[in-house]
Amino acid sequence: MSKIKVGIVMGSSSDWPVMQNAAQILTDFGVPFEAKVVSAHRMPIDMVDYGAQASEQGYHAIIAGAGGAAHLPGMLAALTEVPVFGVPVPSRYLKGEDSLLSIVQMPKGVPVATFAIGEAGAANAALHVIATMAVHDADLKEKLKAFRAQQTENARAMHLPAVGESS
Ligand code: RP5
Repeated sequence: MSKIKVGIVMGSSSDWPVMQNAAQILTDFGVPFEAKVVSAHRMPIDMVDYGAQASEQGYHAIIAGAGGAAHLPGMLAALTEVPVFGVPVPSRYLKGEDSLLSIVQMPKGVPVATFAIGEAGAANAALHVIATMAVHDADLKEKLKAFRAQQTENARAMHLPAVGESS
């Protein structure tokens, strides 16, 4: 079991179907995490407490997902030196483009590493946390190499149906 501890936070339980993709990757790699709802606009005091205590709580990284005018990742990044990995959650009307721009367009000085909208972004945020930690963790690096090798094998084994054949 890795010594790394990761926080996964999101603005609503409605974000979980997307954010659980980050949790799944961390689970697969044996990286401990704690996932919870910390809403920037419905629980602002809790959000400040979470960010202010993130370092002393032992978090090595925070994966933060939110949708709409997504303030959570940027505000957490402003509250802690723990690196924040932002996941834009798809929104109902603007399909997450609002979430993406809210998270990615941080003014200079307080970065949020921002990923793709939706499930791929959540999974990639976790993979990027793992890649960052693997620089100093040989066991994690081997797991990451194996994961990549399996992906390569899966792609090589892909079959395209003949024209007219159902896939
Ligand atoms: C944001 O508002 C959340 O991150 C969520 O993506 C969005 C909608 O939340 P619900 O109304 O579904 O709780 O704070």
